[in-house]
Amino acid sequence: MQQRILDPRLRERLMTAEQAAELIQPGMTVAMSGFTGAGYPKAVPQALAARMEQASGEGHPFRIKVLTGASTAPELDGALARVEGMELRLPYQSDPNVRERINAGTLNYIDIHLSHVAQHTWFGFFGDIDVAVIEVAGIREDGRLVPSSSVGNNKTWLDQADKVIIEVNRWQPAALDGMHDIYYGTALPPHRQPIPLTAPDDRIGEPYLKVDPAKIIAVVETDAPDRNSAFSPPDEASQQIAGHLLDFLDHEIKRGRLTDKLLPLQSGVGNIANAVLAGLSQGGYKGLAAYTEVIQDGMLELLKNGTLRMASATSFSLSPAGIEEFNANVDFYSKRILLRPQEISNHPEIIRRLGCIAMNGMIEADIYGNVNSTHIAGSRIMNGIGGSGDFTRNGYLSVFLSPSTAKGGKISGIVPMASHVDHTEHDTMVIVTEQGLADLRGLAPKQRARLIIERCAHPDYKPMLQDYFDRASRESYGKHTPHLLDEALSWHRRFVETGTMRPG
Ligand code: 0RQ
Repeated sequence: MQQRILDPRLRERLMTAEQAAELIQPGMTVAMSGFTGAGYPKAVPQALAARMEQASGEGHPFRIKVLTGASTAPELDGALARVEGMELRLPYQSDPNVRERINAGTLNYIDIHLSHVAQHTWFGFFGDIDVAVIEVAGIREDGRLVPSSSVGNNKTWLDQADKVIIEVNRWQPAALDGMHDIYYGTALPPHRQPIPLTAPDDRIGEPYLKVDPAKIIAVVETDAPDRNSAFSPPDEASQQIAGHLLDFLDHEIKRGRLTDKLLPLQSGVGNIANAVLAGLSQGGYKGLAAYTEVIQDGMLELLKNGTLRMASATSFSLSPAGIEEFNANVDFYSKRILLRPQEISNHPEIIRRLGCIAMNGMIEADIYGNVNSTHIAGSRIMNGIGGSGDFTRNGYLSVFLSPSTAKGGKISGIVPMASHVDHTEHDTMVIVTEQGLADLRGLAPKQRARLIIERCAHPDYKPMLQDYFDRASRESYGKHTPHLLDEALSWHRRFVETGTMRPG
């Protein structure tokens, strides 16, 4: 471990996670590393949770405000939520314990675009950051930090926090050294300059994170894996969804709107995204680029077989088999992967310039193309908007992919009116379900509704949607975006009351 902490000044600040956790006080705002289960601190949050449990057992509730890059893991979000240790959490989360508390109304959650987090911190919108807890892969002789498997908001946390606790995780591959590109050229308005990134593989920064060593109050050693789970092979619906999208991309190439190199791909995480990536590989595409948030196992395969020539992201979220593959072929992968701060991986200016193809999941879409990515029945949070808004609003193409029904057919993914809107009809270009694909570009609202119902709705719900649209077209107050106001959310009300959107 000594080889991972080369700065003698910081070696002197080595302590246990329990000692480091003592430095965090109730009410503090604590910014932590971590993005989609990669690069989050693994020891200090658990020691802190134990302290919180003890304090609340003695009648002194101990809660803090927690800011991260995106979702973390049971050792951080899970541990703090189980002891009711958070009064505020932002941004994206996906932990069942956190979700339960948010939906019970006992934990405040601010769900914001991932590209906004760093700049809102710089603007002072979240107040002062008292402590940053950051996982790194190593500390160099001069005190600069070798980032770990995610960069997220770490540059901002290290700059903005009053005090810093570092976790040095020996488990992280030493080969991560050199794969990061940390851009220090951002500024506050009106002093901003163009970000000089014109291709996904451009390097515009430096490989290491900088921090004032005087701010570091503790260094903790760990040897613990990221939350990495293996992927299940794509199911039938995912393969059908991927098939429709791949046919559409072929069609766009034939029409001359894309070349066979496509444009930089952004892909959400999960089963459908994996099926799409696998499909690209089978479809004979070569030399593509990814400008995205998360690199998962599927992308290593695409790099290896030449489908992708490179991938830029902010997080490296691999399964145990993926880590093994990476370590065995480090020279190959480290030349083809770049990890950047999330304010750059998700920057609207860059996404618009590069012309990304944004592909994300959704909870539901309405007949006009408004998309809900976050809320069940308009009120229960699932995860959060994550980076989907950054890419959807600014991409060359914005695509939403989802099965046409959820919960064994009890819920329709296409509804008369979205019960919560994360992506408006103005931003959604393509909707894909296993039933088919609706290309909404250049269409007015009623044209979009006809297409979405015809192509994307499940046969069990299609007649109901058609009936709603027909009656709304006759009876609506306005005929531009026809709606029946008393009925628009009745499908969701029926689901909440009876457990299904199907009429009794
Ligand atoms: O719940 O597991 O309890 O059955 O939602 O749904 O179909 O497995 O799809 O994993 O892609 O998740 C929108 C949540 C979709 C995700 C969302 C239930 C369904 C299941 C998951 P169960 P699926 P996915 C990159 C970009 C926002 C962030 C984003 C998401 C569970 O894609 O969080 O895009 N997106 N980030 O049963 C009730 C419905 C439902 C429903 C699905 N209509 N009603 N439940 N479910 N539709 C990553 C980052 O930004 C970090």
